[in-house]
Amino acid sequence: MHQRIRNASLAERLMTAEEAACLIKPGMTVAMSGFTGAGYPKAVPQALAALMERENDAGSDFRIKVLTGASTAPELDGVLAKAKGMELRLPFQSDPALRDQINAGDLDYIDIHLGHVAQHTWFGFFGAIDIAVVEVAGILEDGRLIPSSSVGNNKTWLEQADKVILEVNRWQPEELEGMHDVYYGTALPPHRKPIMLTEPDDRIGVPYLSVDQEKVVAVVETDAPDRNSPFKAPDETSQQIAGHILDFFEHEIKRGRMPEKLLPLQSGVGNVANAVLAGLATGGYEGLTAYTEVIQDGMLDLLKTGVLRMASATSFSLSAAGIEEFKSNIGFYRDRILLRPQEISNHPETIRRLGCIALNGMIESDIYGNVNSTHIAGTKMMNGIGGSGDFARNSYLSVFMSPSVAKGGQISGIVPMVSHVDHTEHDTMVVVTEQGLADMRGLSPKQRARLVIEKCAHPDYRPLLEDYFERACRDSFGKHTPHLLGEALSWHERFVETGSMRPAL
Ligand code: 0RQ
Repeated sequence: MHQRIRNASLAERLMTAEEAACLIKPGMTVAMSGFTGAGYPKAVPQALAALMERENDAGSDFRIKVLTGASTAPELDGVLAKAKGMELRLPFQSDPALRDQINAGDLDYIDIHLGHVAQHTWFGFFGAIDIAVVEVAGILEDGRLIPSSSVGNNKTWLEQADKVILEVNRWQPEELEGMHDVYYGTALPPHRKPIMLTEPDDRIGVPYLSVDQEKVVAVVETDAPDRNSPFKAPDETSQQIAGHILDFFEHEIKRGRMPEKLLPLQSGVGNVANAVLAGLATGGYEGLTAYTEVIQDGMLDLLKTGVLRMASATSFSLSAAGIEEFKSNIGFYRDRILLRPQEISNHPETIRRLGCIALNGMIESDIYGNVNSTHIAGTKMMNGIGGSGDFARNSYLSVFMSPSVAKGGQISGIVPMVSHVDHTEHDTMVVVTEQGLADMRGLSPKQRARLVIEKCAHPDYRPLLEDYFERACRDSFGKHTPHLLGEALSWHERFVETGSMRPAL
């Protein structure tokens, strides 16, 4: 009867999502599965949100602390935000309702490197985990779990939580079994050993998650799809950005600084990143690899055409059309995709050893190459740093990309000084917009500034940046990284006051 729940003892713990949600109490720290719209629990959070709304309407303050792998979907972040049910959230989100609450100051949001979350949990930095709610694709006879469409932090959640609720989702394809590689060799310092992964397709773990059956307090059956928003078709701007990056790769191959099959690719989420992947399809490459966080639609296309030989990630991040494609050709993709815990997909040791090419989106870069990936005007959270920092610091090549202007030209993506720093000038090597590409490797701050202004700034803002930089070189207190401190953030101030960074005529 319960084909997906083959362990008799765990099958006895089957209950409804509403019954399971009642096991979660106000103030608890709840660790949930889920990574960029894949593998998140779909029934218990919704039942919990309904319960919270009832109790909060009756005057109580039913809020919990929520930890996940990365962003989830409306059925988790959306409903809990609408129920005003979160007092703390980490490590990454992209839900509009939740974002509004964060920016209204209604809850604490902790934005941390995705590669840090598991170890910070083990270190005890987030306190005890009261309960884990984890989606799986099935339960074996011996109680081991078939992971779902993301692995994320699930290994850590299952090990660290006092109690566990499992959601077994029939919608997830049975063929997922065997696609995962869950590494059980991590330890706390000073007992750590090298992670013996030397190729993106190395298997270093096991295809299943383990759980102490004593801790499982509920098993809930679901049959609900992963949900992700569709990607925009690559527009001209994204195609130009992709073109600059492809030219740069060719140049690097010619200079002997990049192998012909490139190095393992990491690609961020977002429309620009997806367009760059689409661009790679036309670059004449074959047999490339990816060592990344998420498999997005563009990666499936590359796998299909042989441009990519294989991809290692921690999760899928597919649109509905991408999911359809994956499910209907799952036999093909099974042999070419590996899903790992995010502490391994984003591990500095493995990223550094493999020498990844990190391609990530940004909100803005300053003239010196400091990059802001997260905050609008320095104060408003967009999504979070995600894995961009794990990869930018440790990759062979770290590239940040963005259109040169946003919001119809009212905002410049290249500014005198970033309003928030996620990636310092020490971690960023290449900045690229549709205008061009600035390769800042081996350059001093002033050399970087001249290049970024010349290559990346939009023509409407370039003269303003040139003027700022010239005056800074003349009047700055120190001349190593010239700035006019009273003016450096004036573009952002103007945007907050007038809705535009353009100076009044
Ligand atoms: O707003 O949605 O209202 O139109 O930001 O911008 O240009 O479509 O680019 O989808 O690639 O996202 C940095 C947000 C870029 C993303 C960011 C506005 C713009 C638009 C989206 P609208 P685009 P993308 C691994 C890597 C951090 C996490 C990360 C991100 C919206 O790449 O979240 O790298 N990165 N993870 O109008 C005001 C500016 C703006 C701006 C763009 N300067 N000021 N608004 N926008 N620049 C994956 C994971 O970690 C899971």
